[in-house]
Amino acid sequence: MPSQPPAQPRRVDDIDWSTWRPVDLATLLFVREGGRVLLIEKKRGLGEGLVNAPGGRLEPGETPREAALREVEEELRVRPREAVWAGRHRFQFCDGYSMDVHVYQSRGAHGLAEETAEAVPLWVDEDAIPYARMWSDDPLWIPLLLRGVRFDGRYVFDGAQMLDHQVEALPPDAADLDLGVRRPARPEEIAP
Ligand code: 6OG
Repeated sequence: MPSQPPAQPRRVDDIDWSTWRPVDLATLLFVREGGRVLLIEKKRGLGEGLVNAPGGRLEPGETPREAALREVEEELRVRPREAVWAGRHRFQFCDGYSMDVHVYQSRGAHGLAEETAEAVPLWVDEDAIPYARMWSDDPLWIPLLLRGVRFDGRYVFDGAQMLDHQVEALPPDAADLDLGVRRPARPEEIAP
């Protein structure tokens, strides 16, 4: 069960992150190739209409890495060569919704990205990321991702408006934060 955040958090420090539990686990994956990065114009889901990396919520029994690879295939019909853990975001929304997002990157992908019901592919130069069309947290951490610096971010959002944030760069010797993470299987999938 997700933990109940304090009534209407406004600041990152209003939240006890040691007991915080997300409503949903989700992913983002950045495919990079030749100085460009593969983004999407999102056609549905949270952040519809915005530019983002491909990604989505974990299915029962999945690890974040598995979900990250599956989501890119579903949204763009390409298969990333790898999924290297790049960082984590804990998003708390004022209405009580929350999401724990693991971020990955890949050097290249197999196949040609195509439009699907969920997304329009958008290759952009790494030095021309369209931040004005993206979630407002993105300029805080995409530059770290592009430099290969892993991050741990916590945020409070009111709808699409970011109220507060804390983004830490992780030291090079820190362990990836997705280790051992898996969305629980559905009750019917668990053996008696
Ligand atoms: P679906 O609705 O597609 O999963 N997401 C965010 N991405 C960024 N860059 N910033 C945020 O700031 C985000 N909140 C959610 C994670 C939701 C997708 O949207 C991403 C998932 O890929 C608040 O199932």
